[in-house]
Amino acid sequence: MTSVREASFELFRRAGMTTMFGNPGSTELPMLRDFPGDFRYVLGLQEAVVVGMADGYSQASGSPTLVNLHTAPGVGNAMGAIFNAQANHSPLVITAGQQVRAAMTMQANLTNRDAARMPHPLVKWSYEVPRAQDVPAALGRATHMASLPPKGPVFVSVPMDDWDVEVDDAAAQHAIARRVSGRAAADPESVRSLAARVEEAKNPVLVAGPDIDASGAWDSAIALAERQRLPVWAIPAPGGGRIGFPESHPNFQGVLPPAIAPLSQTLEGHDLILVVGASVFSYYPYIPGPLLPEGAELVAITSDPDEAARAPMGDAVVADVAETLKWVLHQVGESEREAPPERPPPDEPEDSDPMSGTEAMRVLAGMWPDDAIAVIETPSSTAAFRNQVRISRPGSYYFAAGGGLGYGLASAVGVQIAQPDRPVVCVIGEGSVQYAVSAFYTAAAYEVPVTVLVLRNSEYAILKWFATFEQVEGAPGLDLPKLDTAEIADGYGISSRRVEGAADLEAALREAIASPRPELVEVGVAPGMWLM
Ligand SMILES: Cc1ncc(C[n+]2csc(CCOP(=O)(O)OP(=O)(O)O)c2C)c(N)n1
Repeated sequence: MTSVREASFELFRRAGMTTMFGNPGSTELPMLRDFPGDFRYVLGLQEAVVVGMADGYSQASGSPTLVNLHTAPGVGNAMGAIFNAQANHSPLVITAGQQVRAAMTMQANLTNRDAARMPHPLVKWSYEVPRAQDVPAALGRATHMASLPPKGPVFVSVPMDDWDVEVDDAAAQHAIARRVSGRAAADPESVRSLAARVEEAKNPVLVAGPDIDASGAWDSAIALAERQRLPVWAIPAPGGGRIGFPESHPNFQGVLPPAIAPLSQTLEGHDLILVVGASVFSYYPYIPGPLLPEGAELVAITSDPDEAARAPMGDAVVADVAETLKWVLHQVGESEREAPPERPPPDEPEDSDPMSGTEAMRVLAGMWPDDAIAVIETPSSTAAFRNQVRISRPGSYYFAAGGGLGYGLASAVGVQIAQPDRPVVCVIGEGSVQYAVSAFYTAAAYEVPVTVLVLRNSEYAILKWFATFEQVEGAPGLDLPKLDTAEIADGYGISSRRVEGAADLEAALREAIASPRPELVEVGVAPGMWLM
């Protein structure tokens, strides 16, 4: 006899999903009984942290990732993190426990009364299995759904008395054995026409998005830019969870501004805008203006039909980004265009006490290890980070494309678990730490050697900047006096130090990154926004 539990874990095993991120409750314990020795359970102390860690892990490992949450309240706690995972296109297979079937209709305590509806708009597929013996098939369907483009989170609710039920062996074996692949190729005609448009344009430009990195198109994007002498911009920082082009490359021009009018102003003079692996565009704040500069056309390559459909302007090719770029590359020759202008080196920040956010990022850039991975949640210094550090290797930058805080600290732990041999540095504001503060526990308990650099400016700096922009005066709640992150992290078992000044910051970062344990460095920075 094969139980639902045995068949389900065999299915997870065959899909390579042997790491489970979770926070258990009484309704999840039956799933976890006799937890197999070849699986690893990573405990998060709150569900937003559980999903954030899984999000980082799935992106940095490139694999669908298993999550287990505690029925309705656990899913509720996780909702903001699932919103981020959706924006990040992270393939999470999220399971949650449920009351026993006999007690659901009477709505006994902990019944999730409408489990499939709860996370509905945030996931690709949301389901509660009608028959216990179909649980393995539903989990298989969920895994394929999460992994097919556009990747994203899915949700399956499983009543707690399902796990010991006997499955129909033949059906379960089919579910376990199925392989579904889904890198869809563009039709040859649209690739030919796209290649011709790039070649024939007078002054084309490439806008690089996160799916270049996620789909493995990094080298093709570089080759296309070099062969066609394309200047390259990164999509606006708030919408870009990953970097799609080396930011120290001579063709790289910078990060596009995120609002409509300034974005199209930045691209003035170009007659063809080729957007690769991104939505067009994740604008914010609303500054109306022309969607495209005078005389410009836009074409996007995306694996996401929804991204293609919702773009307010331009054409789109829906297909795998890496495959499509490869084919475009095959069909374009060496261009005679002039090489794009070189971007100036980063600005030298002015001296101040405490140091500026720009100065902190300059120090970081000066000692940034070649193979390091950045996880960024430092709203007032993200632009300074991008300008100073100029990440130039694939798989080396993660950011919450959805804009929900709590991603940074949690996902940095997940990224470090997925990439144990590369240093992971989470650069984070002291306000942002609090949305996922219990991720410190997982880092300490599992000895995850992540480095957390906390910028302490005693305020919600970016919100003060937004208040000026929105002409809002007198808004309460924008100051964070006396929030002592080093002390808090210490309480979770993280070795922490507080520094002031460039020399001490550099020394502390070097020690923290070299350490085999999680470490926190808190540096005082001046209030304000740091754009360069
Ligand atoms: C879940 C969530 N809640 C609230 C916000 C709104 N928000 C955006 S930035 C920010 C302030 C972050 O403060 P801190 O990390 O100290 O960064 P700073 O702006 O000072 O650089 C807040 C509250 C958000 N983005 N996500």
